[in-house]
Amino acid sequence: MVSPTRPVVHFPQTLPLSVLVTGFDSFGGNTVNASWLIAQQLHGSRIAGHRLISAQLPTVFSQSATDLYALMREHCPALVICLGLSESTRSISIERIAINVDDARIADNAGRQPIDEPVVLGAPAAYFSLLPIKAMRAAINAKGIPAEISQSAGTFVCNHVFFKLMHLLATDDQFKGVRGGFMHVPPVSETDGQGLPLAQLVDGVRIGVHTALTAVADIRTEGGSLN
Ligand code: PCA
Repeated sequence: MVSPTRPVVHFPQTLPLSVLVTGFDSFGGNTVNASWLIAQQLHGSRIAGHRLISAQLPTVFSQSATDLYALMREHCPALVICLGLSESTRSISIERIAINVDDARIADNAGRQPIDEPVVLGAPAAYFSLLPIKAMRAAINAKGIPAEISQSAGTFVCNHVFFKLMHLLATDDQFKGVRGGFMHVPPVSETDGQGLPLAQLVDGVRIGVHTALTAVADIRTEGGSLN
């Protein structure tokens, strides 16, 4: 007698929607990089039905973007927010624009110091962030956490990664409709009295991610920064 075979039921394999948040390792005189502390704390959490995946990028021109591209292809996130430390900012600085220039004041962690080089030869001079930057600023400020719009991410590794991210989103059909951008964060006050408490920065970035996922459109009711 042939035993009846159990019917095979196929469940559709729906991958959970994900958000990729990156931070950098230490560089220059910064032994603690707040961007990585924040990213680490967000890893595995859920925001607006999305699972957060955190990863560290090296503070190295070229390799940082190579790693980011590999992460993008692995996780196919619906949203990507790269974080970096700015020693001079005292608020969460939501970057508006990435420019096509590498011009390093100090060497990166691999000893490279490009001067006046394009990030991507032949690419546009700049890309705008695809994040709802003013809605994010408003939502973060509404919780009493300092946030601002920044008009320049500099010309070091952070701007390099930001530009390469925006270039990928603009040119690769695999990432059509994916939102992405960059935020600089201040040092944490636990290690630098001038900064903000880590818990507050984590909350601020969490609110920023939530707004980036849920805002239908950016708001245009508030002016830009004073600088
Ligand atoms: N900040 C640097 C690079 C790594 C980081 O966290 C920057 O602003 O370019």
